Amino acid sequence: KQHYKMLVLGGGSGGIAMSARMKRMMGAENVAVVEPSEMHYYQPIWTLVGAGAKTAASSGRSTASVMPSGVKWVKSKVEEINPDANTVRTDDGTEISYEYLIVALGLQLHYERIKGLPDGFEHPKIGSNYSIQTVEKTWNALQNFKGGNAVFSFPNTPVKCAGAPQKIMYLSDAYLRKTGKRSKAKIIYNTSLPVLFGIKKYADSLWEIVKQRDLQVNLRQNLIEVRADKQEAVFENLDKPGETTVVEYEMLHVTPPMGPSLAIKGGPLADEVGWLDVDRDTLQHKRYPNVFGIGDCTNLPTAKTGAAVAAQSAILNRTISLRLQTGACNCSSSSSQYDGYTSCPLVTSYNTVILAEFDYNGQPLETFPINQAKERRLMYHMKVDLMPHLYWHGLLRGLWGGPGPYRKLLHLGMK
Ligand code: FAD
Ligand code: UQ1
Repeated sequence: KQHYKMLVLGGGSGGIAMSARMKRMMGAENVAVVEPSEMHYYQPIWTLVGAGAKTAASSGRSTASVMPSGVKWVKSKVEEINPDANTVRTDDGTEISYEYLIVALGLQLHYERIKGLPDGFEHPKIGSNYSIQTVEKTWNALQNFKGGNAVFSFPNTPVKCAGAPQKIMYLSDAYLRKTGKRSKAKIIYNTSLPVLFGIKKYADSLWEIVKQRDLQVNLRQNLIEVRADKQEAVFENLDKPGETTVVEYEMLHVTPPMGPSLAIKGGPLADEVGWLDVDRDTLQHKRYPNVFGIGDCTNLPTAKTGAAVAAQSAILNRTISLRLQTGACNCSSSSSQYDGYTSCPLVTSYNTVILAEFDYNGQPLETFPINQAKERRLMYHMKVDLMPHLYWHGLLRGLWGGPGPYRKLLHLGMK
C-alpha cells in the first residue's frame, strides 16, 4: 500500500505549484501528485489560440516535464476521497494513504448539459476556448466567417476566468474589422448574468467598449441547445421561464456550464453545492484539519483564476508551514490571510488589455499605480509575452505567489 506524508490531488496550476513548494518544505520523497493527464496546459493562452494569435501547441507541455524532480507522479484518476480514513482511491482500484492532503482538482466542464453538444462540435462554425479539443475550432470558425451573426455565450453557472467568454468576442470583432468583414457581421453576446462584468469599475469600461464597437449585449440569456446542422442556437430567458429565442449563427463560441469536481461533490469534503469546503483565510478544510485546498475546486468566494491560484499558493504554503511547525490543528494566523486576490486580463483587441484585479470585497486591488480600467498596450504585452514565463518558470516552480509584495512596492509613497 502506498503512503505519502503529502498527497496532492490534481497536477494543474495549483497542484504543480504546491508540489514544488511541498518538495522544498519536506523533501521530494515525501510528496506525490495524482494526475491522469499526460499533458499540462497553460489555459489562459487559449483565448489567444481561439483568435489565431498563438498556436495550440504552445499551450501544452508534458506533465512529466512540469512535475518537480523526485516527486512521485501517480498517473491515475482520483475516484473517491475518504478523509476519515486518510485515504484516496483511484480509478485503477489503488488505495493511497496520506498524512496531509492538498486538493487541487480544478472544476468540471459540462458541455453535455447543452442539448446537441458535444456532438455539435463535429460541425464547423462552432468552437469553444475552454477545452483543448475545441479551441482551434473557434479560430476555424472565425477565419471562415462570411457574413451573419457571430454569437458568444456565458452559462448559468460559476465559471473559471469569467472574462474569457467576452475576450474572444473583442478579438473576433477586431479580426473581422482587420479582414474587412465587420460590416457583414452582427456580433451578439448572450450572457446568463445580470451584468457584463462583476466589478463595476471594469464593467463601466467594458460597456463603453461594447457601445463604441457596436457589440450587442443581451443579459439573462442562457444557451440551452445547439442545432449545429442548422447553425441555430437556442437561448432561454432566465427572467421569463419558458421563453426561448432561436438565433441563427455564422459563428458560435460556447462557454460551457461548469460545476464542482465529481471526485469531491457529494463526498465528505464538499459543501452543500459540491465545492471543497475550505476556510477563506487559511485554505484549510473546515472539518478535516489535515486537508487543504487551492484553486478552482474550492468554495473560496472569489473569481476562479490562475492569478488567484498564485496568491493562494503563497498563503497555503504559510498555512501548512505553521501547521507543521506548531503541530496545532487550527492554522489561523493574522499575518497571512488570503484577501481573495484574483485577476482577469480582459483582452479587448490584438494589442490591448484591461487588467482587472480585485479582492473578496469586489474592490479593485491594482498592482500598478495607473488606472487599469483603461485599455493598455503594456498590459497586453504583460498578458501575452510575460505571463507565460511567469507561469511555467515562476508559478509552477513554487516561486511566484502573486503580485502582492510588488503592489506594495509600486504604491510606496502613494495613497
Ligand atoms: P486546473 O489547472 O484546471 O487543474 C486541475 C487538474 O486536475 C487538471 O490537471 C486535471 O487533469 C486534474 N484532475 C481533474 N479531475 C481529476 C481526478 N479525478 N483525479 C486526478 N486529477 C484530476 N486565469 C488567469 O489567471 N488569467 C487568465 O487570463 C485566464 N484565462 C483563462 C482562459 C481560459 C479559456 C480558461 C479555460 C481558463 C483561464 N484562466 C485564466 C483560468 C485558469 O486557467 C484556472 O483558474 C487555473 O488553471 C486553475 O488551476 P487549478 O489547479 O485549480 O485547476
Ligand atoms: C498572475 O499572477 C497569473 O498567474 C501566473 C496570471 O495567470 C496567467 C494572470 O493572468 C495574472 C494577471 C497574474 C497577476 C500578475 C501580475 C504581474 C499583475
